[in-house]
Amino acid sequence: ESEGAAARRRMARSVTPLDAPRMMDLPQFQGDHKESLYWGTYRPNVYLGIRARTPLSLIAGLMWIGVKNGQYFIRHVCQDSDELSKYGWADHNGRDYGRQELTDHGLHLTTSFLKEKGDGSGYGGDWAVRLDAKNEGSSLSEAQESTTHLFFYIADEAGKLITMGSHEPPSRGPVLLASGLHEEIGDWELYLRSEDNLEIHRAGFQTTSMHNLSDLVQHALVTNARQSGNLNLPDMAEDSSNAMIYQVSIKLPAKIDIVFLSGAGSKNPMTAERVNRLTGPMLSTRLESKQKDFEERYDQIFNVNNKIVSKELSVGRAALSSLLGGIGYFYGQSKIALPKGFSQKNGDKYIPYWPAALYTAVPSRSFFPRGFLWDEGFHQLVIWRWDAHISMDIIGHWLDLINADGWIPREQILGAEALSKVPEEFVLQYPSNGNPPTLFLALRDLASGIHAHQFSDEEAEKISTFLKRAYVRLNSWFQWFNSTQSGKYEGTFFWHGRDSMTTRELNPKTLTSGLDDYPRASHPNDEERHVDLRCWMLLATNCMRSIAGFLKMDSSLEKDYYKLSDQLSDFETLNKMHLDDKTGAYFDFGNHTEKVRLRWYEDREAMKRELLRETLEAPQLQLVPHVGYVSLFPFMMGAIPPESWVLEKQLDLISNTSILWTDYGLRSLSRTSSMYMKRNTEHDAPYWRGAIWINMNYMILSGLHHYAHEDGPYRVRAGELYDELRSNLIRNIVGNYQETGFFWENYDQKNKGKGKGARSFTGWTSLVVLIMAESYPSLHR
Ligand code: 6A9
Repeated sequence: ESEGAAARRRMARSVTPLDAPRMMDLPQFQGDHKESLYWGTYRPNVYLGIRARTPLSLIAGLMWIGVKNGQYFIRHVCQDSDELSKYGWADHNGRDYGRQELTDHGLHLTTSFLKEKGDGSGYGGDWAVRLDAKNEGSSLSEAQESTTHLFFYIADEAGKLITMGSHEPPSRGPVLLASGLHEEIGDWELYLRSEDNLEIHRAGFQTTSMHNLSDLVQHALVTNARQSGNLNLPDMAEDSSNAMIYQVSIKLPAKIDIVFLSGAGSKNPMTAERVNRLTGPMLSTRLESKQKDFEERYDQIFNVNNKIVSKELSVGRAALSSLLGGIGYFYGQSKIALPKGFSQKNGDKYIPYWPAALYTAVPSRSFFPRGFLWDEGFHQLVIWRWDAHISMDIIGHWLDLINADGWIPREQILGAEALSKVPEEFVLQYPSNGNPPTLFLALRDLASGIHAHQFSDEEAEKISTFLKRAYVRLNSWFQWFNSTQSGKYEGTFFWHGRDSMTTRELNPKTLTSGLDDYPRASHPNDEERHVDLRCWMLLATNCMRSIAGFLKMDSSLEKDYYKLSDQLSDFETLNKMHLDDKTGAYFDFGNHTEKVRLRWYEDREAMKRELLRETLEAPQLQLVPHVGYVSLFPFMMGAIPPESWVLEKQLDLISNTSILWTDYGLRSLSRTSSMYMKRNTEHDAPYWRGAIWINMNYMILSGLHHYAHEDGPYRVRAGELYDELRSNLIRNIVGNYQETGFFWENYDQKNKGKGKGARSFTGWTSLVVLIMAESYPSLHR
């Protein structure tokens, strides 16, 4: 076989699904389960968006005209540049109820969502949206004087015709806005009901690009305004319109209910009754009772009553709700990079993955509204406790994305809507790139939860079936790491794919590790060993071992896991590979020098200045002396025996204010590190080089909690640090939320712990729920 042919075979394999029974074909994901999760707020990238978990769905959503400094803006897609002072789900149960609060320069909107399968409903049931619009604050605001314009739309991704309803004033009873037919649910109808005075204008479009709906609306408004002088949609529909937009113009305050009925038909005698149940006073009653159920369930599951004060309680609920309300459904094909020098006949440098669905939570609705592999494991730590069925459904979708090599693409950009948010250079996925297998954290909890009788019999049975089927996939995922990310010596690992040729980066990044610019060996080569990856492998092996034990499997494969888990748990070996005897800190190992810097180079002819890397001393094989999150991985995983002196050293590093400790949480990198808060390139500000990140703080807190409950000389100290770190994290996240209205991507280790990076980062920052509840992953096998 020629080299080219071998490369082509590998490429084809990288977009071939693993040959194993699919998770989503399990009986537990069919029938009632599937139907119960059909509709949802599964379009997290827009302020309010509803769709079904099906590739070509009906989609619905909200836009409005925001007024800022006398200028008009269409609000639709979540964007930080809209400068909403608040948006996010205050309540959301991930299934059939949610309540979101949005504040846009004087306009305060509450959007509630409720789903119900009533008498006469078609597949998936009916749903209602309540829009409650008020003035924010008492001062006379811009919004108050004028008319407020809300737009509600419904569109069919399958391109089916939508019929526009009647045009009568809606003041007396509900008005039919639209109707149509969808393959999976039959006839459907959309109604509006309000007691307030309002005007409705409409426009219909024929379109396939749903991510451009705001442009269509803007264009229609501007065109009509030129002709008529009014800010109204033109009350016209294109032929074969499959997207209908309704402009509802109101004076504040106003309340509008919108109902979607599936399997409907105005001639159906039940219709009026169904609309009635989901609007007006009956909707109010239902929403109130859902809210009460939600709050009770929250208290019961996170058992927070005596652990936190009440102002923290509502922030915890908002964190959970934002995570659940951020769950999306995506469908499409990832773009997989071809090896250097290869391209398709049409010039494309990628080949498409197979078309696939992904049901997943997202890190941030505005910045990163799509699935990220290692983020998801942290999300699932929260979600499985709330609803193990949703969690298995999400993990199942991810596991079905494994290819024939056992690889899962790290960032999932599926479908045009998702793609529209991603700059080109970030789109391609590399089949040689890993990302931490954090899903094992949640899987291990599920497995050990059965042992501990944490689940009902029915749940436990589903979890067992799930784990049984997952086993083959997990094994292949594990083997992918074990074979492609291994180091020079047995039982050592490193994140492959770091750039060893770069002259631009102060320290070549390790995006695969999830810790991006966290400093590693200055000169990447294959002598490297990464202590975080070693610990992830330990977690994965232990998890495989406990699933195997739990399923009572006993083949040679399981014996291999037993062996590997013993090997990776061996304290002596860990220390030999990664421990610095003098300081008691764990480090990466590699070809390294501390003497590198970025320097400006002037190129007079081109009139250019460039910041390039200079190496001032030859690198040597050595431990890489940066104390930070990576150093603490053995501690996080409970891999240090409780009586060891090394444990004391870890507690020293954690508690030292010149190293990692701040009043707001632990820094990602020691203040004493040569890379502390250093830019990586001219354009790359420090990211994991100092800031406080909640996923890692949560893991370290888990470690402290673990050692605070293990007999040994450091038990009391671990307990004290645990209490202090926990209350620092809660106080800071809650304080920032109350001050800014948002959860943040990370927090400033200086500047009083201020939120930084993407705001509305409701991914792993929502771990604050578990920090409040003192729920931690099981660290034993
Ligand atoms: C950039 C820019 C509108 C970076 O939370 C997701 C990931 C983490 O997995 C990773 O550990 N974030 C962390 O270091 C955000 C990554 C965003 C990459 C794509 C696109 C879009 O701008």
